[in-house]
Amino acid sequence: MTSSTPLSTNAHLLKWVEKMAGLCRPAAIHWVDGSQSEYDALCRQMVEAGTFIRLDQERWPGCHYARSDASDVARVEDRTFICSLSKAAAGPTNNWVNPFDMRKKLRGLFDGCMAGRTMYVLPFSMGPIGSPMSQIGVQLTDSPYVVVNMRIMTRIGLPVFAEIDRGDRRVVPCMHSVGRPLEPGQKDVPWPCNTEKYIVHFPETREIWSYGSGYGGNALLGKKCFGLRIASAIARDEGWLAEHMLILGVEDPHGEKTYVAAAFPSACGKTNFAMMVPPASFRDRGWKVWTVGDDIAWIRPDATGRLRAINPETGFFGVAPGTSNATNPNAMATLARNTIFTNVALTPDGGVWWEGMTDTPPDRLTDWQGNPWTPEIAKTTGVKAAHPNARFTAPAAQCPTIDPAWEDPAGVPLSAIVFGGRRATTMPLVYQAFNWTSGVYMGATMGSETTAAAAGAVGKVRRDPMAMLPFCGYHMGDYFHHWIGMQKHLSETPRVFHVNWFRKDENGKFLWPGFGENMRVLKWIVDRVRGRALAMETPIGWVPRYCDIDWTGLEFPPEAFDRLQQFDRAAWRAEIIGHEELFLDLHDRLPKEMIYERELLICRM
Ligand code: SAT
Ligand code: MN
Repeated sequence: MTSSTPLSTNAHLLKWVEKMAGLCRPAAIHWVDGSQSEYDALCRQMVEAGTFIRLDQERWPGCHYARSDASDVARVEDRTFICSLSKAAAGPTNNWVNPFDMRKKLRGLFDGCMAGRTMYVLPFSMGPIGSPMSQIGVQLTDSPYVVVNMRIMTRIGLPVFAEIDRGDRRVVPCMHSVGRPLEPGQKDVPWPCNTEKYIVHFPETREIWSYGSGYGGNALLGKKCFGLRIASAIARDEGWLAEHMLILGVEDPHGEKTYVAAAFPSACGKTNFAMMVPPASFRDRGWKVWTVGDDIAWIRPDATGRLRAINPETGFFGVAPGTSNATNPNAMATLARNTIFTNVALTPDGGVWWEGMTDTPPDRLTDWQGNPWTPEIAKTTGVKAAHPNARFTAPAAQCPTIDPAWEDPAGVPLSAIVFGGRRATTMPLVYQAFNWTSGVYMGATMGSETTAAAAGAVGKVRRDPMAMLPFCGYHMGDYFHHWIGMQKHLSETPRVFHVNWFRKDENGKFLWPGFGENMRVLKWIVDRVRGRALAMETPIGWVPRYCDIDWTGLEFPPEAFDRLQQFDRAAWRAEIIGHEELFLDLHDRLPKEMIYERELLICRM
């Protein structure tokens, strides 16, 4: 086994790397320094191996394209495990296996799993290096694709080794293998992976073991595995919150900024919302939306009891289909260079395309599985040019609306929390919770139609508390307790809202234009926070009247707004029964506040 020079002097780290190399038996070890030249070399190597295609550098400077194996295209929730010491600690919404059995299983899977490959020692910091709100991990991986993606998504390399060498920071060990060892002389495939997949978390010992997948949240372990599942368990112990939320700042005409965090399930428009372009009629008056993050927020009370939030990532792993200059020009500007595209379609002249990018597809596309694609072919085969969960990995710093404070080690002050899902019925465009506890109830009972971000059926309403159902590293009932308990540490609670951009009429047509027009809702939210907007009380919470929303520059008749906001008693009956189904599962650890809130809601109805 050959090795590059170790870039750390930390004895624990050196010993662990040696031990894991002994288990996985790679052909070589590469300590990742995080430099541009290293990144370029890895990209070149992947082009040679057929994993990457270098896009036309005139139009797509610094950009690469990858096509995954057709069996490795999304997170695998049924193969994701929380292996806490007791099953009860993981709760009924997580898959659990006894940690002793799981370790035995993993030792077998990882035994020799990196044969013929290079093991990369990849140090990363979630959050600005050195910030008290940050956390450090080291991922050992046999995937160069993971290394280059992680370089965009997190802070990696020498400065992180330096932080580890100071010796006072706990490091989360993250093991990752695509699970495809190579015999001597055996030719590799462009996207190595294994049909058997395990995405495993040990919350007590703070460890991650991922096997068999090279895609997204399964393999970029800083993201969902560390940033949410392990971080949520750390946050519970330490009194903060690790949430599946975007963070944005709204600048008003006075130049005052109000920061808002919003939780939506995967592929429900978090990236679009975080990079929203307000309508011209708002921009002209000085309204502007700034982007801090699009997926994860780590939130902590400061010394004065005010919540502050950081985005622990440095990149966007965004859903490509549907992204266009019309829907999200800021994302399009962000991904115009230095971006990795996975599972979109390829144009004959070395560009990329996906459904929704333009109205008419370019001629002679190659689809995400490498086959010729035209709209005519698609009519018979039903195959999309880009996989619905095709992604771009793009540097956050390239976003035209990136907030000047996005890397502030102290985070940004948080004034509002928004929950939302994809709901064709029942849920109004916007309403505000009465107080913190009813806000926690609102988040806890959130529902959404499932999307292509996870393997499985698409379009079924499932309860997805705080959009954390697949990402909470412990019992959901305890998680609700933790949320309610946060109030004790706060001098000022953020206001809590629920939005739904996806309500449809009886013909299946969206009632709300969405995108930039969401600014009208956001303005009401900001004005509520700042004590500038009125609202009307309803059984479910405070709602804006037609006259409370700023309609400048949009023809939107009051009747249409009424339909959008309509409170349908029968639908809410069914909704509350849906809450109850989740609560039944969690009953042994459900906070009494949740029962009281439900009772109050029923009484008000
Ligand atoms: O694949 S990821 O988990 O990173 C994306 C998502 O589901 O939000
Ligand atoms: Mn997400």
